[in-house]
Amino acid sequence: MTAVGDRPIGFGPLKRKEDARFIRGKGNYLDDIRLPGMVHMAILRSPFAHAKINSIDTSAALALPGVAAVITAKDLETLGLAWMPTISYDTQAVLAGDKVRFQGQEVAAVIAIDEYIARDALQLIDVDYEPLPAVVNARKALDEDAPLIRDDKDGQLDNLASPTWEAGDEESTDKAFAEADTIVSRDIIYPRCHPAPLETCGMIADFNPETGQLDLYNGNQAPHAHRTVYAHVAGLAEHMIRIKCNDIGGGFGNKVPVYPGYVCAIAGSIVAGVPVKWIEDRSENLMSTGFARDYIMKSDICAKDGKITGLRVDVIADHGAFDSTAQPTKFPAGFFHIVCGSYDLQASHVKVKAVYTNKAPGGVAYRCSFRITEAVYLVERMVEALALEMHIDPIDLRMQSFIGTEQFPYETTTGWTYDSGDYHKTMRVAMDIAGYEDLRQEQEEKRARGELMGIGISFFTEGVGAGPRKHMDILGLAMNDGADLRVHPSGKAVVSLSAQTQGQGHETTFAQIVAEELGIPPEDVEVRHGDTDKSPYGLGTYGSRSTPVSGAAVAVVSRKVRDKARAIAAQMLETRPEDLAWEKGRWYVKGDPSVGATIFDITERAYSGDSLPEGMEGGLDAQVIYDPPNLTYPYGAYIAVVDVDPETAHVTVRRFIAVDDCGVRINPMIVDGQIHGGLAEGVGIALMEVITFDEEGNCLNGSFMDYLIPTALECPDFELGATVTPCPHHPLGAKGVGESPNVGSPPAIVNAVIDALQPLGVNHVDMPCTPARVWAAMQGNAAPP
Ligand code: MCN
Ligand code: CUN
Repeated sequence: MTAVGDRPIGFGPLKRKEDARFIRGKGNYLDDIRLPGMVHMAILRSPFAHAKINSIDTSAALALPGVAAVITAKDLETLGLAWMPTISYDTQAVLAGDKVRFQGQEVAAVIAIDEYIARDALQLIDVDYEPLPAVVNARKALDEDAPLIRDDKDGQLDNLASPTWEAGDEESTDKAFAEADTIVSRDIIYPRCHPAPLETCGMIADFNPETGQLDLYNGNQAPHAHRTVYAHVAGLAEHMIRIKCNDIGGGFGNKVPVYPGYVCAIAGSIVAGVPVKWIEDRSENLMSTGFARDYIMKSDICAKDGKITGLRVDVIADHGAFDSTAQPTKFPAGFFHIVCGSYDLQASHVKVKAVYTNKAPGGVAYRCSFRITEAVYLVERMVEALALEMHIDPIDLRMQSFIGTEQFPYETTTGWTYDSGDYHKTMRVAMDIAGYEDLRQEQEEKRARGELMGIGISFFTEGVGAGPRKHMDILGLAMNDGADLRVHPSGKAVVSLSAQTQGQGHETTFAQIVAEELGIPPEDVEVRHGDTDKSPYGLGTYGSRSTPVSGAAVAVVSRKVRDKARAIAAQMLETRPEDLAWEKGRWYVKGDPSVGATIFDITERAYSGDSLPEGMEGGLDAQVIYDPPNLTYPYGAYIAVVDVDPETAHVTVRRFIAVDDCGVRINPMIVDGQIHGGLAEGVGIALMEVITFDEEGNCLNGSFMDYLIPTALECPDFELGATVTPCPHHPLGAKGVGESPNVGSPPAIVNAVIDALQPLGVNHVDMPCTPARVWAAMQGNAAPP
């Protein structure tokens, strides 16, 4: 960070601009908004996982004083809104008409003058359900006699949600295995978990019957894409719809999908002609909105001469009752096929099939980078298992198998082109911080005393920043992002973005990018986002794509402004643009650095009555749409140290070392904060978080009593390190980082637990490693659910 006077400029650990508002309690979240004449909506949800609906009687609810309307599938049918498209080209019932397909599914919506009356009225709706057998186990859903879940779909005869999808090459993988000297196989489950943001999902829909304008207040991660979906669904022109996000109390992927509640609120407002507010409660959030993972994986890995050579993966993806996973269209299993990891393999082959079950839909969320979480978990568990089988140190096996620095750009056996990396170096930095040799020594001593200490490694590579339009789209929309920069006559600037912060600090970091590129102090740069009327089109924030795509857009738009400034400066200094050189905030004459014009002088000129270069328009603004040439590939080396209590099987994460390489860091403090948060989530996923169901499809984790999330008590003081390998194709050399710590940490912790249990011969425990599960494994028993 350099400075102008006492003001810092550009990259560096600048304190977050938005925090002044948050720590004073001045955030503006959805539930803070009260519009004149606003009414409230509540949703009746199915108590059954699978049941036929014979009838719905709403008369008693309608008779309750204060109730304005009760909406069912029949009413939506008349509006053509009974079913909606999902972002994966499936269809999803907005309200269940013929039958319910998961516990918690939306059955009816009540609109009333306050939220209490709306909720009371739900009790008065009489639904005649006829229970059907439910299937919640994805493997059993494929049995011939499994109940058919999607009988609404023409020609659907089984519970397969999509044809088997493959990546890599089967034949050469078979060859690698035939030539290998060690082969290890494992069945590994990445269980269903939930992003559980502090602020649940909700919407205020405000339709103006006079003007036909639909204003939507809705914290969401992709406002422009949502607006396009609503325009199609509601048959309105896009410019008649405005989505405003305001402050968002966490997204973590949970706020990417379009939920039935949103559509009901919109339908309610269109019919009632007044603003309708809907906010789900915690149980509704946990039981019905976009879950994460639920991948059932089978894998073989092999090695030859001490190096990993091949990987075979066969996956069943559990989508729940409707496939509403968010991922680029051409990638039905997201980016899962990055499962070949950080290794220079001879061959790999991946197969994924997806099934419907009687569980809530969704499926890509919780800092996942489109299934890279599952991929990294699988490959890092497999590498650990292989090292144990080969009796070599798991770091040695990785070091011998890593893609070498000189091999970048590196094409993987499943078709990704990794941009840059120095994996060996990053691994060594992590070993140094951990004091790896000493840790192994300590472990040996403890083992001799009967203590169970484990050291677990994970080395991940992610692909983030989706994505190049030649490779990917969502619902036919290119995954590009816009930026619009206006420098005002006073020298202060506004940059408008299509990305949207949910807590990642964009108001600060995007201002820092403009500051770095133009020399305007970050506090003089206002970041505007989350309002479709005031920002350029783009696909939003998820898959750690804001820095790789919007960040690049902001850098490019700043440079465009800088180029215009150069031409103006040349005129002011009576020289040619090519004779000028740039230093932060100022163009100066190459031969005489004392002669120059600051960005402020130039701005003044751009707006003044003085002449401008021939043909140039006044003012100092620019606009761009950025199409990334490739994903960015951040990576990291994580080491977890755990202690397992031999008496209670309780796992304590004693130390966690995380060395991330996300290229150039715009704000290292914010990056560290992102990593702290993601590591805490990793501790939760590895040790306590899971959404489970009983045989009948009852969700067993519908509250924070049963869905445990980590607190500071379960987290060690995270020990962070960094290496910086710039991204060669990003204008700032930056890569995304938001999802990395969640992606990389669960395998490190589980590997550490397995390592701790080596004296007992345990070679696998599925997450979450609760005391009950670990205890069962220690006794040589199958894990309890
Ligand atoms: N950053 C940086 N230098 C880099 C990379 C990133 O300074 N080389 C900064 C960015 O400028 C930004 C932050 O780190 O302020 C995260 O950037 P990025 O990795 O681009 O990720 P996104 O901004 O796109 O955030 C999305 C990512 C995802 S997908 C989930 S899920 C998630 C996460 O971020 N949800 C979050 N982190 C979260 N953090 C909070 N507080 N709340 C959420 O909902
Ligand atoms: Cu996958 S969770 Mo984030 O991409 O919003």
